Amino acid sequence: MQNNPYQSLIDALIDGDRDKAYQSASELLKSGIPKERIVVEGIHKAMEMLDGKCTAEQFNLLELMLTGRAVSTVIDLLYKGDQSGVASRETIVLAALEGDIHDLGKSIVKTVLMGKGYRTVDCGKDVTIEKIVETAKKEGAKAICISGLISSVMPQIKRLKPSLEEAGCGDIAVLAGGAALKQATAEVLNVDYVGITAFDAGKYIDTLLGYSHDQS
Ligand code: B12
Repeated sequence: MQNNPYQSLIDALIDGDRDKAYQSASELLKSGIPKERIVVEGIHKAMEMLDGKCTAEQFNLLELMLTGRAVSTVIDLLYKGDQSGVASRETIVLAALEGDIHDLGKSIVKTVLMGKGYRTVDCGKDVTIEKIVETAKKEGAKAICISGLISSVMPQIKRLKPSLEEAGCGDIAVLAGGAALKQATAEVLNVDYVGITAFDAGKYIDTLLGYSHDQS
């Protein structure tokens, strides 16, 4: 018997075994473990263990793509039923910046926000600051969530708030997260908030817009 209840899920994600990941996550859910714990103790832990397999010098695309597919399967299992399709709350824009093609974490942030009833506009990955500002203004967004996994996006994110101000929408809040950005302070990144998990984004936005933390 394993001591760590998340070990089987972690192993399945690292192996890129979608079926086993689905089964392990289902068992965790059935045993009453909250979804948030499954993301933080299962998915986050497994991805940290993959750091060495994805470096600037080398990475195995197939292996990581299989892992990505297994992560998406688990996220669907955890959150698909939560999506009512009715967005009763304000609009939040999401994006990964130019040069960054990582998008699994951004999808989780989006899913969590949708679960809370926010309307989300996902600009996708590899997006310019100009495009994000234009979208946020057009859609009347109250906040922008930037998911940044590679360090090269740091200079870009620092330009976001000044660009919003220039466009006359400096009141839109900017949140940052993801492997590269979560290590920096809000001051250094020139943003309003830096979060560690997708749930931090949800809680910050709830507080900002005056909602209680009713759901995760
Ligand atoms: C899977 C992966 C890939 C996949 C991505 C598939 C996809 N569709 O996303 C592929 C194979 C494509 C890839 C490519 C590369 N990768 Co890669 N990758 C990873 C890995 C192993 C996991 C990332 C992941 O999906 N995590 C799972 C999700 C769920 O976690 P997450 O994104 O952190 O999101 C959670 C929180 O951070 C939070 N969150 C996310 N966004 C936001 C936003 C806000 C506002 C808030 C509050 C919270 C929040 O919510 C999520 C849930 O709680 C990481 C290692 C790591 N520790 O992250 C390296 C990593 C990000 N990659 C790295 C590298 C170097 C690369 C490559 C340059 C490799 C290469 N030689 O080409 C390329 C870069 C390509 C590019 N131009 O972007 C480095 C980056 C190092 C750095 N500091 O720059 C990392 C950190 C690995 C390492 N060596 O340490 N990669």
